[in-house]
Amino acid sequence: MAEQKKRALISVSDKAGIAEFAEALAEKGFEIISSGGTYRHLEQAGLNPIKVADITGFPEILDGRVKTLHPHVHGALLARYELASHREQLNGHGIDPIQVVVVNLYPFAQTIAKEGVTVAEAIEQIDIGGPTMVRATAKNFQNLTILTDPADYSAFLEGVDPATGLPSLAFRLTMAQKAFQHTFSYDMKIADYLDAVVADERELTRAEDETLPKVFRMSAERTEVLRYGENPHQRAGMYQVHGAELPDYVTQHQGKLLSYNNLVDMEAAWRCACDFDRATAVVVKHTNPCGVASHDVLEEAFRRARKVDATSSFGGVIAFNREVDEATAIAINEQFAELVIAPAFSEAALKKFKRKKNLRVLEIHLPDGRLPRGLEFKRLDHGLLVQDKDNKRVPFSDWKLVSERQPSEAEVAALTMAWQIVPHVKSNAIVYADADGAVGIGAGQMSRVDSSKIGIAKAGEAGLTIAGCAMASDAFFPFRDSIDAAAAAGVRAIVEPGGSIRDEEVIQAANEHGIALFFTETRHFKH
Ligand code: 93A
Repeated sequence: MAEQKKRALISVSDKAGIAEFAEALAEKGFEIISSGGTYRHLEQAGLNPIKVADITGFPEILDGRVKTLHPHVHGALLARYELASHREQLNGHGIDPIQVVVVNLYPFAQTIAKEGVTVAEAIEQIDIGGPTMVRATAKNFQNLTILTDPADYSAFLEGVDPATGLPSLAFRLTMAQKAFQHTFSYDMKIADYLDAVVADERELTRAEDETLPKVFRMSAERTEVLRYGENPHQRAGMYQVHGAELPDYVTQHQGKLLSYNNLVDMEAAWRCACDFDRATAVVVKHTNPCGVASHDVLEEAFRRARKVDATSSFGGVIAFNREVDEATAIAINEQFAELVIAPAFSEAALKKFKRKKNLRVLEIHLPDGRLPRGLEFKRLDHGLLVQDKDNKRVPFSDWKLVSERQPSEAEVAALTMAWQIVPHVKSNAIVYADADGAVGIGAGQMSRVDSSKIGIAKAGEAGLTIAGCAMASDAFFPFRDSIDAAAAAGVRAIVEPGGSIRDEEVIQAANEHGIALFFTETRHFKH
């Protein structure tokens, strides 16, 4: 069998480093095929490339719009060389194999970034032939290598087998993935640009429902129009991010259109309610739980949750992890609430809610696991932050007792409750709880000791006593001051992640006060 001819196809707009790479390929025995401008560049660098036109037998036409779009090129890129029938067809048409394709695309993004660029100029920079080669070669990674990033040239040279002209399959696959990522983001930029062009043309008649910036319309599909954002002067909509599933969604039984804040608070309340196995009620204001309680009787759970901070509960968002019955509905109706969410409502409960026409009543199925899974997004001025949801829960059995005193059984139950609530509270988060629910919550303060004091004050206002309660902190205590404040209020047990350089000081404070102290080694910051 004659030695296989090795061929590289090079067509790049950004010519940086390409002459050196082509030279290295030539030294390894590759013939270099290249498109017009690349050909001239390589020739000037002293190489001896072949023009694409010479292998296709067809000149570049339409001012370069058709350069490489030809069966002589794409046959070589797409053939399954392992199939005799494909090899025969290539032979029959005089098409020689190609092993590596090196392409970078017309600089569309750089073009539209230029001051005063016209739409016609931008459109001329939409690369068609380049992405076609990139996608074809990437699809055929079993037989070829696609290189779209100059950063990968040296790895290719190191890994290429001189006999076959191919690097490892793993490398080819990685390059293929990268190539599709590249053409995808290239097309996104074009679509985004054209979206802006469309919007400009509509400038005078911008429809009311075109509420959000284009970047959101590009990356997600709107599922809800909202009245407005956090404040009436902010536009808002709800979008489903591509690839993310809508929850097995909400049935709204009654009430006004949902607002932006309703949705945010609803999710906060719902996640907290889902985090409990026992029947639980949660009241949320401005994303923080102001009351959480569990009880065999749901109405009792709700009354207790509301009592923790009756003032803040006014106009709150209420979530349950059980069917809401009539007695609970009656209790809810006693005070103004924005929204109630639960996995089910009895007929009688729904009937009671009818009296409160504005109250939004939403039904949503409980998630498969305990907490809804997925990703969390936060938009910054210059980008998007993405993280896993904070679904990690460290069970009591994995906590470390670091104090001298052991807790009582009742204290363990209270600690467990406090630790379960604390991930749902904004940092710095402090929760005081007994076995059935929160007794005082300190949320969102810039210093931990302030949250500690606020939680105590809240309990006092509600006529609840902290004495004998447990305390949970979402992150370590940087000083002993919170421990001292909690001890003075009668706290007997504390759970926190630990990990401060002053842990020893904190443990000593606990020991001085006879407090049982646990470390969980897991933090629950919430910003
Ligand atoms: O105008 S195209 O869409 N039509 C083509 O057939 C084609 N083939 C390669 N653009 C095409 N290309 C692109 O030309 C490549 O993606 C590369 O960016 C550029 C290289 O052109 P030249 O070698 O003439 O400088």
